[in-house]
Amino acid sequence: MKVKVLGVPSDFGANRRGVDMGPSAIRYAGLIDKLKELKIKVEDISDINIPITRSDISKCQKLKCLDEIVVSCEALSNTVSEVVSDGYFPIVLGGDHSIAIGSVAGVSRVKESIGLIWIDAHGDFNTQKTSNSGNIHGMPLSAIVGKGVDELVNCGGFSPKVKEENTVLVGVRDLDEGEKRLLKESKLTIFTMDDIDRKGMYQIMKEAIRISSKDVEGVHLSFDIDVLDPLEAPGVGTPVKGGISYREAHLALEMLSENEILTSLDLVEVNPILDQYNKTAELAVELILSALGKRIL
Ligand code: 5AB
Ligand code: MN
Ligand code: MN
Ligand code: MN
Repeated sequence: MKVKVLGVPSDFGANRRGVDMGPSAIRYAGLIDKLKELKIKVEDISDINIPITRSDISKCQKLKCLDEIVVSCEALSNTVSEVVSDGYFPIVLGGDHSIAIGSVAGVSRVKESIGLIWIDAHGDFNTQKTSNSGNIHGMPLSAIVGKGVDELVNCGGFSPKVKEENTVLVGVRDLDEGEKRLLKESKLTIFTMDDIDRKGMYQIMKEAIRISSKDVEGVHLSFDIDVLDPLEAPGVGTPVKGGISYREAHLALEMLSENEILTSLDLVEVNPILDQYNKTAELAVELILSALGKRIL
């Protein structure tokens, strides 16, 4: 396997500043060297160029920093599609979760069709109509399947980027009212924390893998570190108690690598300003290694 790592230092979509430093924190936690220890060919192609200034959010309460996010996602989509066309597996380091619109667009443009596994405490399925916060990191999943404002939906020049039937949400425990309604009307498969409690992560991931990979060329993983319990991952802007455990997270990612379905992944929402030392970034590194094939024995 040949891997390219790229960072997206964006916090335009988030509620708290600082998540733009996520890529540095994850690199500092040793991602590149540890991938090399796994005998993976890896190249760090640095960070995507994104706007440095922020527009006045008091003027766009419904879709905060929309223009900056569109510019960032277009740039990311172009880079990711080059990386995938050249036969590399992209590891995209966030940044806030709005960037997944760009990475999924980039992969989906090159591949015939892809599935999507979205592991997150949140649904990220708001649109400008249902969001109470106006923060776009709560909207990328709806945009990816074709719902919401044109600027986000048509990022990369096409929509939808993934079919709802091949999209699986895992680990959710905090949804807004309108978002809940949209999710219920959709064809997404949703595994909440309650499902994980009852069936266990092993069974849930078996189903997630089957559904996401049915009749597609590969599967993109979008992993929001806030899916973990905040005791494990304190460095996040939107913590929600009752999250998945350290071992459940590893199990999920080990199963994805074992099934060899992944084409690409994002690891997002690590916020070093809110972290305890660099604990959450170190966790991010360990989880990426499991997704790329690291095993205990
Ligand atoms: B994340 C919330 N639903 O829309 C909203 O971290 C939170 O990418 C979104 O999952 C959390 O603002 C977005 C309240
Ligand atoms: Mn998210
Ligand atoms: Mn989240
Ligand atoms: Mn978050």
